[in-house]
Amino acid sequence: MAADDPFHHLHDEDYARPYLSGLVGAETYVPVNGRPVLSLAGDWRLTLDLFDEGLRQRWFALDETLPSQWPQPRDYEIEAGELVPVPSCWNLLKPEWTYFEGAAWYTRHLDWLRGPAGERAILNIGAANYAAFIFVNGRYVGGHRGGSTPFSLDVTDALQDGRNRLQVMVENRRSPVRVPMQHIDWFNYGGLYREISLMRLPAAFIRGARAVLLPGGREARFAIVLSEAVDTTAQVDVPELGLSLSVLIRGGRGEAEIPFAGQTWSPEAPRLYNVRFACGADQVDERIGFRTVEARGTEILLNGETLRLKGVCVHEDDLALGKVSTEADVRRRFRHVKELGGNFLRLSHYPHHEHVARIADEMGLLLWAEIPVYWAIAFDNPDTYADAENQLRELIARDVNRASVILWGVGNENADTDARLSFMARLAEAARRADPTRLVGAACLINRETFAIEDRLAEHLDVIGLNEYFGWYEPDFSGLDRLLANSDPGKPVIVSETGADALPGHRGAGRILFTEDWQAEFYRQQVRRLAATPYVAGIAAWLLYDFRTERRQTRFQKGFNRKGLIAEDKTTRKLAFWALSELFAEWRS
Ligand code: GCB
Repeated sequence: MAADDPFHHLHDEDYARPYLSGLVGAETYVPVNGRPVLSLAGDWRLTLDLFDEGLRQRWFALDETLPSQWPQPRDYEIEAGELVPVPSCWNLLKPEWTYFEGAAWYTRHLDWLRGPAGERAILNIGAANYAAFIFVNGRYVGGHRGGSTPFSLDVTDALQDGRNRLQVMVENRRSPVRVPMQHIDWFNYGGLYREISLMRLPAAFIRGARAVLLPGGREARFAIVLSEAVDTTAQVDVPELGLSLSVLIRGGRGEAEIPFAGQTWSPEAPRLYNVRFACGADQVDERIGFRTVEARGTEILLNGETLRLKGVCVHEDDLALGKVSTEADVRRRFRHVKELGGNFLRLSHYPHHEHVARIADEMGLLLWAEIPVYWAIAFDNPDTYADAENQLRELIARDVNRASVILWGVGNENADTDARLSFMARLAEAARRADPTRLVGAACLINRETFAIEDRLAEHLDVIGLNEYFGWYEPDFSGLDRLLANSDPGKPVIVSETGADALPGHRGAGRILFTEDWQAEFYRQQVRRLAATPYVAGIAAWLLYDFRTERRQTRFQKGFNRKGLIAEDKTTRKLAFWALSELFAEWRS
């Protein structure tokens, strides 16, 4: 059957192949970092496409004539789509879209004037869950996979003077070979749910600019990578330090180390400096805190001093907005952690919005940032590995200048198999290569044969994360006593999760599941034990707010995981909130 046969697509199950070859990743990512952009937020047309007709029938190539002028019937019409806001999660826009998992086509138009020769037009997408294929004026310009990290596409040649059509196909099917795979304990929101924008850059632009305080805290390093392998000079200015530095760029790269005479950044004194990186006509403006972080023995040190991490895990979830995290929402999250007496958040289980770490820098909170290598990933699949490593490198490229981020998490509760060990050991190495200045950790499981903190991956980590639920999934705390006494991890341990469900208002004495009383008592029992254990450097309670998850369907849960210290309205504090705040206050820092 010839490809120009109108029914050709009915028999072509290889329809996605042409688009999979154009995936972009960490190599082509360009952080926006204070540069001027044309925001593409606002109303877009959205058409759901459960059967992938858009790729099969090449919807992107259709012209925009009116139906009365069509020579042949069609199955797609841009104007027939719903007008929806971007960013948003489609699941929350219409009741009948709540559980939609599939492809959907976003379309909008924009006016553009091409710049001088050599100027690049870069399209930035903050996140699209899970895969995205992008079309400009009917032409495929590239795609991306990974639902929580940003990516960039050079669309210079596809844009024209005047009116342009931009289409993004987003697809959020769960699958055993994706990262995460299909079995997760959170809601699978779909859509273009973070910012999307266009920026103009010169041909040789700054692709990466980093500033870091070196171990020992006496010198700072400034490093620049350009988009082209040119020889030139860049300029770094930190006015509040009286610093104006020329950096020699050779083959597109350059760095300089200089004595650091400023104030270090810490949660107690989150001092940030304006840092400007400039090269030719391009310039990046950053607010950067300078601090060191290291693991020594069983301790974590910030600026050389012992750190106790008192904190909570949090999902990116909102009753009305889903995975869209507004700045107000992030600030409220952090105010709640401070109210608890905490200094730390684990951003579970995927990269959160870019402004989370920026606001943490400003408000003085420490962060564990991770990728969704969650539960039973296809550890023996090389393509799944490539996807996971790319997500990790995109996360690091985006957040590398954030003082608040102290640890990259490479996985959560993955069974200790050979395939998993080699997959995650490689990821840990990739994290170190991309960023040797932070700690690498993973949330591990307990060895249930020996009842000890024993995971073969530990050798590859700086910090061992431990998820344990003694007193909730296990009826009492005896296993925890055994485990803590049995273990000699030789590295700092962060209890990366512990918690119990409670339905607000449900009360009862003793171990009655789903009561506020037992959730509070659970934390008393847990934290008393953990705080007395010398190698426990931190605790992240599971978790700050109740969140949507279709796995949970009892009368208490009704589609929510209720382990929040605060209900899903982000207002109603449970008894455990007050209990944990007392326990954190008693635990010496
Ligand atoms: C875990 C998972 C987390 C779940 C939590 C729970 O161990 O890491 O994603 O939501 O337990 O509530 O059971």
